[in-house]
Amino acid sequence: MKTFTHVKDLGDLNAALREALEVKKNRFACKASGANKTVALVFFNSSLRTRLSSQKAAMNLGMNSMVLDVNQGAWRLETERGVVMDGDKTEHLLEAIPVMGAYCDIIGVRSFARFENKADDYGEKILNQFIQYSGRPVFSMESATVHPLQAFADLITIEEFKTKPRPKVVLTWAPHPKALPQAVPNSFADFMNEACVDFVITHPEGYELDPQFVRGAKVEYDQKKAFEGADFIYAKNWSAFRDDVYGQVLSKDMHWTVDAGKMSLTDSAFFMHCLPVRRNMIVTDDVIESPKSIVIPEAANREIACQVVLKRMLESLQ
Ligand code: AN0
Ligand code: CP
Repeated sequence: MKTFTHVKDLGDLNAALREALEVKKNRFACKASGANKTVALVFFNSSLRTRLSSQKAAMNLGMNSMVLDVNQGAWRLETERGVVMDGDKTEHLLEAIPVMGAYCDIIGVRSFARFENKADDYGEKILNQFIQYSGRPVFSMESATVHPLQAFADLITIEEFKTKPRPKVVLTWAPHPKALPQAVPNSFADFMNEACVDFVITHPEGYELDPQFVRGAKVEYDQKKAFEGADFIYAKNWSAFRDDVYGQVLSKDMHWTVDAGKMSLTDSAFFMHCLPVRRNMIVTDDVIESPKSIVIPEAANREIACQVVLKRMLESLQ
């Protein structure tokens, strides 16, 4: 595997799931495969789970990991070509990327949507430059439009907890005070559309996601109707995708918060969220603390998802 950005990069999804469950049974089985190999984890934005789970996955494979927080300690990076660099940016991404590539074998990149220019965000301008200029396999650790490690971990979690061959999985928008990217819901939809699940998306009018990710999924604007009979409720906030309102917060309607009343409409559904989560905005305390909340095992599976990706990237180096 040379890049990991979308579900299609995993090839046969059932085979990838089986591999993940095998890795989980003995996460140290391939400890020799990463000897003397190094992964660079490059963060343009904050992280708790992605940072720790990626380092842990690398350790499990016997790899070294180097973490760079671009905005803390590195030179400030210019990302636009053609700019006269007489301001506060000391180095250009076009030098920084191949330099980072020179020190490692695999690169992970976190670079959120900037909401300045939709075409730049949806063109994955930063991530694609790493793919083009680093000379290394590159994986997204949440880039402008996708968070595939999260969605892969989510799929593994659903596989582990499902009690029906084809569960109903509902992605619901929920309120949040700040504008958040569409990366998590985009990748969740990308994966769920290929998984053995009945997938429904619910959100207020105006929060329609990119059709390339929604594909054939059912969109139900009535949240309560969407919750009926659900086996998994996956909550997430995102900002608007539509051109005229791109990156904007259109609503903070607290009627969309996931609470016990709405969970009672489901078929005793599990509650999921990628974390970090704002309690009593996205989800009430009682729902996230209930026995049906699987946010912690979900986060724990981030290690497994990353380990499968690193393992496959190591195999591609040989
Ligand atoms: C980010 C987002 O919504 O994309 C990261 C989630 C994994 N969330 C926040 O910035 C709060
Ligand atoms: N879910 C997730 O990616 O969390 P972090 O932002 O803490 O890495």
